[in-house]
Amino acid sequence: MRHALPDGSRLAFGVATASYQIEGAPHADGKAPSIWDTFTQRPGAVDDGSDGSVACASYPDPGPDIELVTGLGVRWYRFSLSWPRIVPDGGSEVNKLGLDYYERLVDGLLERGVTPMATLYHWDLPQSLEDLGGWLVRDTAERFADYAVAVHDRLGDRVRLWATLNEPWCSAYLGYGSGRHAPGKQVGGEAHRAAHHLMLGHGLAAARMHEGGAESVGIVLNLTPVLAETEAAADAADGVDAIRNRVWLGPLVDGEYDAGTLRVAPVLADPELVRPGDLDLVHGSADWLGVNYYTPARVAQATEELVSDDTGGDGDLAAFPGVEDFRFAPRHPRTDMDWEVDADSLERLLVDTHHRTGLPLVVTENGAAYVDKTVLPDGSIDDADRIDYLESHLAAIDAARDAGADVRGWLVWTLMDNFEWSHGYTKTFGLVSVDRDDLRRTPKRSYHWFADLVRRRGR
Ligand code: IFM
Repeated sequence: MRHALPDGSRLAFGVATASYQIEGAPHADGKAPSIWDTFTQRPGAVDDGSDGSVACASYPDPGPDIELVTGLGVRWYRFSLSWPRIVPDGGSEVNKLGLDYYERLVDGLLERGVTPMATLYHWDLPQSLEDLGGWLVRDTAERFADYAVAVHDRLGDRVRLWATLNEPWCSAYLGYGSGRHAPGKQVGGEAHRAAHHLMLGHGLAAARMHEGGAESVGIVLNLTPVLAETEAAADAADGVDAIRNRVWLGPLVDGEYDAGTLRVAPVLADPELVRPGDLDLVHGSADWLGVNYYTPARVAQATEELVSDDTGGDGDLAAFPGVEDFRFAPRHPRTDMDWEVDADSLERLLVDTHHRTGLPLVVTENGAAYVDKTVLPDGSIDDADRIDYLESHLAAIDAARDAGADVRGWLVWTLMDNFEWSHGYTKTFGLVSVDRDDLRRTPKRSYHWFADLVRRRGR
């Protein structure tokens, strides 16, 4: 089988980030606006009115990020590339300067013995493509494959681990369903069109990258265990499961959308949308699967006390009819995102996904936002609750591996506090704090805990 993952005899470790959340420099070196540059300017779109124009100022010098990653001693650094830096108008003109930055990053990582894991799309679509319809139109999938090939042509001799999309559920259903994410559209059931075009884009890109010699092309999904709180919630939970999980895994693993998915997303039965050959192209296209896990989706009948307003909440229930009486009902304890802490669900998810897909799995994101309040005399932060979260989730991964799940790695989200999408800078997931005034980076206790863990277990 084609892939460049370690054999899994022991778990590999890493950290992850994404371009818009850390880079800043929205106009540098020919970069054009992405949908997030545009969306963040909309009043009310971001809780604190902020945007990613500064973020962690990782562009143009990736050096400080590389130092922090190296200090952890981890095997992998997972980052994403900004499509509008590389193909500013979304068409065919490639901007060499944009690619130069990622070349510096990749070379710097390799020099220090860190393996780059590159994600091609972590939500920053060129605005020019959104103006032509974005993920609601088929052409965007073709343009994505062209962009993927341009990146692979330049970096494929050094980057061996590729992910096409990060969490297409968010792109489709938060971007075009609830509108909580860019481009902030609310097109109801039409959002399923975006889901199909995203998977098509993945399939086209993977096929062309494989033709170009790529060995390990995966996709990263935020697969979500869906838990029905009562029998009455079972149908609603099944609908949530369809658009959280099966709408992605069906094409990838079976080459089809199952009957339950078509019930909640009838547009996916439209032959003008899902054309002959589309699903065959996606079927078997991933060499490995990235699983991002934070929390389960617990579905219950609506009562006054059951209201969660996190971005993983009402958005997807609003995307299809018949579930008005249901809500997400996270139990306690919760993180600062209001997300239930439930490590057992991660163990079950990994075992189930192993049996369902047969693919090598990597937990490509896992971590927690907490209010970082305990400051130590050296100015660093004692984030004991984040360490507890990470410890319990690592134990769940170990248990899943003991139960036979082929999990090759665990990447913590995230290296440093950064722009948390519609929450702006109000939610902190980082192992390193970033001062919003002077951007000074200070490792938290969790950073040292992780470095020590990697030393003890081997990277
Ligand atoms: O910050 C995000 C990331 O970009 C995608 N996965 C979830 C993280 C926490 O919300």
